[in-house]
Amino acid sequence: MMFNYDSYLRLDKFPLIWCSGCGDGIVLKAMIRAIDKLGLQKDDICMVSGIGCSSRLTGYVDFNTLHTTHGRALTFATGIKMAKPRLHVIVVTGDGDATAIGGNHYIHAARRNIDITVILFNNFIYGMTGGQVSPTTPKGKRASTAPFGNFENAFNISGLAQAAGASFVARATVYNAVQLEKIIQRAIEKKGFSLVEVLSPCPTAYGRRNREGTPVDMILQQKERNVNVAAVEKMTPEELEGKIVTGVLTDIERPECREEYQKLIDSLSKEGGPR
Ligand SMILES: Cc1ncc(C[n+]2csc(CCOP(=O)(O)OP(=O)(O)O)c2C)c(N)n1
Ligand code: SF4
Repeated sequence: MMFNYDSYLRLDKFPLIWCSGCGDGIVLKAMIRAIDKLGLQKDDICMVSGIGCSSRLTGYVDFNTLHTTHGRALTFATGIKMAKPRLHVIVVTGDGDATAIGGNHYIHAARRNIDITVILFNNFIYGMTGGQVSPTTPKGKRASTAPFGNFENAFNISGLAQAAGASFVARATVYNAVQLEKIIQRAIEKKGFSLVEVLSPCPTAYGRRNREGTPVDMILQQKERNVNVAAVEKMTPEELEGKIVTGVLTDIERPECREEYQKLIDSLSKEGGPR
């Protein structure tokens, strides 16, 4: 039977702003299926986004949602989690939103290991504003602000979250939507900061300028370049060149921020308050 997405959507907000061929719709659907499989009530979820094509998602889903300011989704999300720890707080964000203007919040949310799930749509570009370079634009690729090719090094944003202390870090592509759905499910279940970096093609602002072909070509390129993390150990750096490593990269136990805060509150209450 076909999955019915309608009960999770604000259909009165349709049509979507996304271009035809944009990867973001595949992520939206995988995310809804993951939430449905987990059996979560809509009111148990608070979804927070910044600004960007990907961040527009919060307008279309029928959860508690906040569409905030560019780069600040994680600050709003942190406040929500601290005040309402029972909520599953899910941040939907772009590579520009999370790792350029919001880069500082990104590393500190991971460092705190606060129980927030981040679904980061990496399309290697600022999509909404016409294709400026972002911190993930690969070296040599063209952007509206790099018409002769980007000369800067790109961030490995999964690696950044791992290094900063996230409990759970995974990478997926829209090509493998089944893997993506399973990873989102695990990320939501995981206590602590969990990142799902999903490569979501932007055929309009990135693909055209870089002659990547049709949206289907861009998705097939993900298939060709895909290597599961389980296979990485047996591969040489040369063999890994240009590949996209997908799967769960980190899944560890670390003290979670809101729980540590609660312990402090409880201990101070027992002692009769701060002295
Ligand atoms: C403070 C502020 N600076 C800049 C902008 C303009 N702006 C809107 S979206 C965006 C970039 C979006 O890129 P990304 O987060 O990667 O999302 P995408 O659109 O690619 O999904 C920028 C720079 C803004 N809205 N607010
Ligand atoms: S500009 Fe790119 S990221 Fe934005 S909706 Fe169009 S294809 Fe998607």
